Amino acid sequence: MKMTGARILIESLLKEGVDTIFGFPGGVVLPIYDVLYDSPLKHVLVRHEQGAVHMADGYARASGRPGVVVVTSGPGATNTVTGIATAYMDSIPVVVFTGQVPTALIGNDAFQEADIVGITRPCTKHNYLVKDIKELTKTIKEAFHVATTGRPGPVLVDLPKDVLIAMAEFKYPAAAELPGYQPKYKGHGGQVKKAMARILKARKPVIYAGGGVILSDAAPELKTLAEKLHIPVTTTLMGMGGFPGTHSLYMGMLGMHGTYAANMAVTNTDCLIAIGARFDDRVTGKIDEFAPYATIIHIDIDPTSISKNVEVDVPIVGDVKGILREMGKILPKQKELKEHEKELQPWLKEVKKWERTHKLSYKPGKKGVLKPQYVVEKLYELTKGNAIITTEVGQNQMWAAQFFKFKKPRTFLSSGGLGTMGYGLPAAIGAQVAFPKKTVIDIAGDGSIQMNIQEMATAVQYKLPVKVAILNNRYLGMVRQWQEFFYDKRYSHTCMGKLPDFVKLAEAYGGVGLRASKPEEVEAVIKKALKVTDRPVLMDFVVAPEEGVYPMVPTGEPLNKMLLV
Ligand SMILES: Cc1ncc(C[n+]2csc(CCOP(=O)(O)OP(=O)(O)O)c2C)c(N)n1
Repeated sequence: MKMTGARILIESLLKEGVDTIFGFPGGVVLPIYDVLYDSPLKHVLVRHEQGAVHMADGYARASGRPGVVVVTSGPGATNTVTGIATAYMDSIPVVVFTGQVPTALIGNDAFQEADIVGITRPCTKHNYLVKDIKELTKTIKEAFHVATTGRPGPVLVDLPKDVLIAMAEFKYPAAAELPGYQPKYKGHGGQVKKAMARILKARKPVIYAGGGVILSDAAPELKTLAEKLHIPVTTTLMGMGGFPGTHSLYMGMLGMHGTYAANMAVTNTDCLIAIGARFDDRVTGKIDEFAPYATIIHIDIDPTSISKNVEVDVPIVGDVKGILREMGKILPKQKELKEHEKELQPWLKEVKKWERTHKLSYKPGKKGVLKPQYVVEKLYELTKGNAIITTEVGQNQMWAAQFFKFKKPRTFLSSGGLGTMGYGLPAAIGAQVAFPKKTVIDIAGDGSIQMNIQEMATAVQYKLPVKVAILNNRYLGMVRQWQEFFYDKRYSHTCMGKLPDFVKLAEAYGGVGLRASKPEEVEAVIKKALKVTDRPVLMDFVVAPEEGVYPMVPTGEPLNKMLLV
């Protein structure tokens, strides 16, 4: 049967198993919106296209399925760029469909024309301009394939209006044909054996796990391997939840705001096993002094990330889950493992001592003063850790990572690579759409929340009970902290001179607004918020304005030069 390009798009999405798209209409995508009018596909009408991409991204991170976006040409398309770059940096599978002016007008400065394919080339895994309706289904198939395979990432498909209204037979391809794109999944057997030999020889091994563990659903394999070999584990921000935050082998996050134990362990290890991690500069600190005594093993699906920042001794390219399984198969016998455990005792004791003597902590506030860390601790306690947490960017993000314990993968969603303020609320909405019954909380700053606060209206419209916990310090806190440490407390333009009344703002949107200014008020506010099931809640926690995030490794310093509380 012949169909319009717009209908073909929607039918193709259904074939891909898509249940929800996040979008915002406009002139050239009207043919798509007309088909959506009576389609079974759920469409979430956002308030800003950046929000749409973060929602799709949050949906993808929480569920493991690709997120899908539809927006119009020109400003609709350019508004998606921050969201796309955010997903790109964190390897999140998102497929963005943008409208484009008719093919005959491309390059003519037509109304609402933007070269979105050119603009997003550096921040998409791949992008397409569909010039002929005959290419449409093939392109959509490829887009989903590329977004979700290998190292995942965002893919953009630009759809000119004439393609959307042209007619063609609908026949959806069974598979993408991309002979030049063959991600490698299986690790090299010889390298896997070599890695295992090095690990068994090590006396001070450390696992450094990144987002790749979560993306490849390898958390169970990681746990098995760490437990069998008694290796302490640290994760990156992106790896949070990839290893249980309550496990006795877990040392917490490493890097700039990592724990003392994790950073000391990485500095002293003789064998660093990097799994699905990319040696980000926030993790390594001074690169020449990163893991200076270690043999470095690196398991990653992306060959270009191997030895990019840090020279690696044993590279293994392939899917993390499969490789960890292979490693599990060549473990020594029980008796030898017992022997091995004994040999690691001094190291495990040293790690425990670092943990004991330098716990993550903060100074309790003077009477009546609310500390932000206390709020995060209470959120953990009252949800029993059973929540999906998203964050904004800044101190709020680091405190969330430090003081909430993530037991399962896909429960901590945060913009790690790009560090995008405004990510948390729309990402929480996306996660809530994927899991309507779960508790989803955005831990926010008073600065960040204002970057996509308009999405409160989306949450109200779809009765999504996302909770936002604003750690309101009246500052762009993280930047203020840097000014405090490195610019002599010259707080240049980081004080939020005028803030909205967040309680009234929440109410104006049709949500619930709550406030706590003293420690003793926190519990009641959180309990009240957790009871709301049909609309969003903003909790305004008025916290100590000049609190800092500790530990902190100043930029350019090695990991063991931490400033402590
Ligand atoms: C879109 C964007 N603009 C600027 C920055 C730089 N930046 C990083 S943290 C931060 C302060 C965030 O302030 P707030 O949201 O109030 O959170 P806090 O650090 O106080 O918890 C800024 C401005 C950024 N990360 N993203």
